Amino acid sequence: MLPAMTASTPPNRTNAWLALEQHAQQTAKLHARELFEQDPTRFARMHVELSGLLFDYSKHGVVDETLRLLMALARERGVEEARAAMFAGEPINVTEQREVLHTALRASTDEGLRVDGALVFPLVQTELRKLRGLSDRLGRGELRGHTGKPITDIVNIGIGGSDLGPVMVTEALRPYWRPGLRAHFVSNIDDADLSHVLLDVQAETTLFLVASKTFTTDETLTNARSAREWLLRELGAGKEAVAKHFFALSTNVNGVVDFGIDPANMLEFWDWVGGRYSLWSAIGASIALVLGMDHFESLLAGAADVDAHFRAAPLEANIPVLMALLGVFHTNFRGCATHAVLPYDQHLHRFPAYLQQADMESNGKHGRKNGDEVVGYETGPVVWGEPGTNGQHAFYQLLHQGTRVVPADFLAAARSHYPLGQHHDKLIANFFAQSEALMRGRTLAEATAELTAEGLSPEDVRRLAPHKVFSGNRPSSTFLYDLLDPRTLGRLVALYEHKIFVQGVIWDVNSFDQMGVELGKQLAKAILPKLEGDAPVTGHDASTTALIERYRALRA
Ligand code: G6Q
Repeated sequence: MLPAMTASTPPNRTNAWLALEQHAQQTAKLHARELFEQDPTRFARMHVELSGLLFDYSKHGVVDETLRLLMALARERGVEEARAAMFAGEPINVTEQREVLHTALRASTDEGLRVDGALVFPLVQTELRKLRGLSDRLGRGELRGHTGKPITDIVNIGIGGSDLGPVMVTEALRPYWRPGLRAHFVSNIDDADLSHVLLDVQAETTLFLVASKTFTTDETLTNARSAREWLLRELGAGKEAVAKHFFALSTNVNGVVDFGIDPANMLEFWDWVGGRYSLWSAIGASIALVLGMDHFESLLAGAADVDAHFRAAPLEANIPVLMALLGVFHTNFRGCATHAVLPYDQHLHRFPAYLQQADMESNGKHGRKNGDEVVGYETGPVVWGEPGTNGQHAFYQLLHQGTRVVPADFLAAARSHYPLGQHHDKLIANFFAQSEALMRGRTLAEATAELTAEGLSPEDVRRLAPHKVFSGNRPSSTFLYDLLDPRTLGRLVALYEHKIFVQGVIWDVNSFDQMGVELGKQLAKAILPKLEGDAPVTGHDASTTALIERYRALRA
């Protein structure tokens, strides 16, 4: 078992936490700009490289002692033991009594892991072979619809973890799409979502992937049923056409069969893969089909690179551990409530949304693992973001001069897939400039000097200079890599997965359940039948009752 993880000492009563509280107070006035001025080796000491990916954390305004105490906190909280337990397949998802083995989906060697007696590695390899078979057939134009035409459009129907990973990855890797193939994603139960996709595809050449771990999710099954009705109507065909146009990605064979999909058209995965950690499993089939299996395997290999790094690197040089601990420092000792993810990479436009789920569903929790106590400290921050440079013309004002400090991650590739004039250099100039500006800020003296140099009158200089002051000292990490290829993307995603894991260990929450999403689902079930008819609405507060009644009146 895991002594530190189950230890009853609350995280905020450990020696390291208490020391960090004191240290945070003592260092509250330190400014990153001065730290850079005092120490020319700062960058050299505060970055880590992993297979060409550079992680620079020198702009965080922390000092060696901060890092030493954070490492002590990680050790006191048992991060190393927890990491070993996860990779060993212990049931660390304590509420659901499940193993957490998304890392096994990308392992290249058989470590003899077993779950319920079954060897994990051969299971994974069998499904990967099936996926390769399907993907290769598609690539050769052998995957044909009911009327014999080759498939050209893949529609993934899934939501949450069964949507966000595949959509983020396929968008990120658009330059690698197989020619002549298109990918579409339907997640929302709002009929607009499916309808727009159906307007854009031909039934004869469309393959639907129904992606659902449980195969009970209302949104996904409702969309899948409507898609099936549409398909049969468009083709003027009977149920036999379903086999040529529907595949299921699931852990639930019975659910798949009940829905009417032949198990031969099912790619399977397992309970020990969490929904938001499932893009590496059968849930990633849309990725493998649209990019080809070789690229999907590169994505897995990238994640495996990071798994090896996370397992072996000392905590002090371990990128996910550093990401996690810096986040803990800002959340718990500097009062930061949010965390921005700012890719200077249009292909990563869904990355912040993907991380929002990965992080907030994992660590947005108030209960300690033992279930008996509510944490007495902040846990997961609000994660948000948009690609640069767009964000610069929108919300960066608050990042630079707002009253809240928002720690940020900046991500960019050194090379573009579509070199076009000076675009990429301009993008990267902005990328470097923003984190530099956030860190340095601008003093009143600098603002005054700049305005004076511009030739403004002394009166205008006095009036405007205070508005041009930026406090600076706003922390950010920079991720710089060569090119956003499948392997690099795999590495990036796995870095964040392990960061989230480490933070969950520090905060003593179970990062692998999501019980907070259940109440809303239950209430929706109770409300649905009340939306029709005119029986008095009972059992709700006055606001909800009035809203239901107004809806009935409007739709009538
Ligand atoms: C992820 C969550 C959740 C889940 C969706 C879809 O970790 O569990 O987002 O992925 O609710 O669930 P199904 O895949 O079972 O349809």
